[in-house]
Amino acid sequence: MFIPLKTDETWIEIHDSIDSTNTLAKKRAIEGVGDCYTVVAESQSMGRGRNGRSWHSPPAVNLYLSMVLNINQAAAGIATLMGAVAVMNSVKQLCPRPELVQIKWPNDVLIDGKKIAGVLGEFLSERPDCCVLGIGMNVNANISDLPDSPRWPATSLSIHLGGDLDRNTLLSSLLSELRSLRGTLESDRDSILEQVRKNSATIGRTVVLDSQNSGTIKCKAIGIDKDGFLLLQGPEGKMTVVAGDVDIVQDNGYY
Ligand code: BT5
Repeated sequence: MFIPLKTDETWIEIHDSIDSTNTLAKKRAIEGVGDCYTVVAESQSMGRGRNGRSWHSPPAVNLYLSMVLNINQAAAGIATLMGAVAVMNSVKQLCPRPELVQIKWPNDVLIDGKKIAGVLGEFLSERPDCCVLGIGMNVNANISDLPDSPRWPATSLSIHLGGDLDRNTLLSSLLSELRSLRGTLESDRDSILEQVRKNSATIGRTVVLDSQNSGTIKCKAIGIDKDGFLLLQGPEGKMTVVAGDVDIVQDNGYY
């Protein structure tokens, strides 16, 4: 059970069980809540990922939250990356080997190559000046709490670190990272992008781009540009990926 945080209680709404924190945060955004308003839940019955995928959300072991950001469209491209950086920074503080915590473009946080968190940025047609940033983080999940056949190998912080963590402390640290990065999103997006580049699990790797026009193409990830888009060297030259699915080819050849 979450206990209310000591500070800023007014902007955090906490639920035991909910369909999706992103769905409720979108509703709150339309109702006109302020910047950084956050919805947190102990479990989700319809937690979602990108492109219609689902997010496995067992009760009382992980973190599921969504933050409303009143941001202009120019900052939209890096909002998801900002969420990933916030998760990464909170997790690095807990890890004896922080270099193992990396971002897999555009929305996954990995620890020692396995996914511990995913970020879902969604925009609202009703409020084009607004983004809802959803974060799911595997904290105290044990192996049986993880999804059966995830797209990418999954783990939790407790599995990696070998002991359970206080989720309230982690939530507090994550919210303060998010609010601090939020403060720089429009004024100093380069510092966010630099953190993504420095801690990227994608740059330098062979990736497979699922292109709607030309099927799958194998490329090398060569960088992340000033808008947060992925730069690829493909068989026919350089390409910029704005969104969509890019899978890293794993050591065993699978992607
Ligand atoms: C994501 O999508 O990684 C974004 C996940 C965002 C979830 C949060 S929870 C709070 C908020 N409210 C919501 O409804 N959503 C957000 P994507 O890159 O599409 O990855 C989804 C894929 O990850 C799935 O198809 C599974 O293979 C895998 N997966 C599902 N649950 C997982 C988990 N708990 N841990 C690791 N992998 C998981």
